[in-house]
Amino acid sequence: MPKISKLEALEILDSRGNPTIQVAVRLQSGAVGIAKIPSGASTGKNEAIELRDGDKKRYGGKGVQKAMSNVVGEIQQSIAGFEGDQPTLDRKLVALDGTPNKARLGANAILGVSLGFSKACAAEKHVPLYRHLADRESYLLPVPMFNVLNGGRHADNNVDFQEFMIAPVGAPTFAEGLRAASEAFQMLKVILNKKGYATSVGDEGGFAPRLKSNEEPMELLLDAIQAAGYKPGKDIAINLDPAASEFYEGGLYVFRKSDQSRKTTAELIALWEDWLKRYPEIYSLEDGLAEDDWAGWREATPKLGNRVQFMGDDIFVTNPQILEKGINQGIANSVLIKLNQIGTVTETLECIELAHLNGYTAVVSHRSGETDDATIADLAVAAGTGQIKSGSVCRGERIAKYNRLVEIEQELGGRGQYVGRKAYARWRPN
Ligand code: 2PG
Ligand code: MG
Repeated sequence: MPKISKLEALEILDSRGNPTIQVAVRLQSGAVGIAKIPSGASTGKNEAIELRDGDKKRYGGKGVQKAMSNVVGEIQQSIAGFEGDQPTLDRKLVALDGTPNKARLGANAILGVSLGFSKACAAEKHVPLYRHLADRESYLLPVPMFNVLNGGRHADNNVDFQEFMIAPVGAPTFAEGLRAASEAFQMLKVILNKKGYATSVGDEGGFAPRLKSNEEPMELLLDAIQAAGYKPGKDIAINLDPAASEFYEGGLYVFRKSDQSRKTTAELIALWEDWLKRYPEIYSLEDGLAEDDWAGWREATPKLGNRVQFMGDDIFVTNPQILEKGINQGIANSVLIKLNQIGTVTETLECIELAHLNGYTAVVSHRSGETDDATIADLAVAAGTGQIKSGSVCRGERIAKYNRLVEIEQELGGRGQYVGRKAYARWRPN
């Protein structure tokens, strides 16, 4: 069994230039695992707590020195000489924190130790992380969803919906999927340029031009996919994350950025039904309703769930208990998975397993604030989710994950299978 000898912590920067924590876990064997923790912007309110210093004189209060001292202080003391497996370590960390949302020691501190330990164990065994997490004969390479056009909180334009993504479902391999998406992305840039729109990119590497309506991004994506020589919906699907919690105000969905309309839950569901009819290229709809609108999700799931992957991010926050409640209430048919929403590797894997056991899909995801840590690529392969979301087809911290998947695909050879259209077979059988 791996034995921990030392924990180290550093305050590093994330892709937005904000501080975040890096944790190194050293084992007695000499193996080391280093984890760098990401950070969200449109966070769900039930997420595990990211501990920030609050000292306005440093990093505007965002410093992580308290989280660092929790790692090298209290956590180190309590797990000194720990010898055991991942679930045992993670249970110990959860118990040591003692709060339901990891607020005391910080989910960033705890995840650093949990993930660092995973990576150290993989290093000790001299195997890649995906193989350490799941040792199998064959693996699935996930369909990537690339966030190439932005609205909502992620852009200064007239689009209320946050993410418009492309997913190369028709490609034969992951690497060919990456190529198709890159070609469509470059074509989108040409089209935006021609229309006089800005082509600077936002936090996740997507374009965020001053578009005029919620539907304009859809039309632009359809044009770009076609212009790149691909068939929309067949070769490349369109996936949405409107992040509806962000525009849910006092029980209504307020389209503040586009036409100023205020929609009831029933009206928003009708809008999605209409979009799914008019845009059969849409395969996945994440956070189509707000995290507080459980009744809305209950009403929407039978109406939308047989036509689209209807995925919960803010509403489930990768929390197995909340997901279970959702499953019992017949809410959604898919869950977005973010390690730092829950704070340990074990609970993350449990959440994916719970989803799969109940016929829900699971999609491993980055955060809008990221680092060059590519762990989620290995996690998606190990857990066999068949889908990953890691931002656009540019920017180093997004590409780190996709490039890692190219490497994994090459390493696996015939033991790896790109999921492609099969990821969505339930909703799009042909
Ligand atoms: C989301 C994510 C990632 P954030 O809403 O799905 O794209 O954004 O990390 O800001 O929560
Ligand atoms: Mg989301």
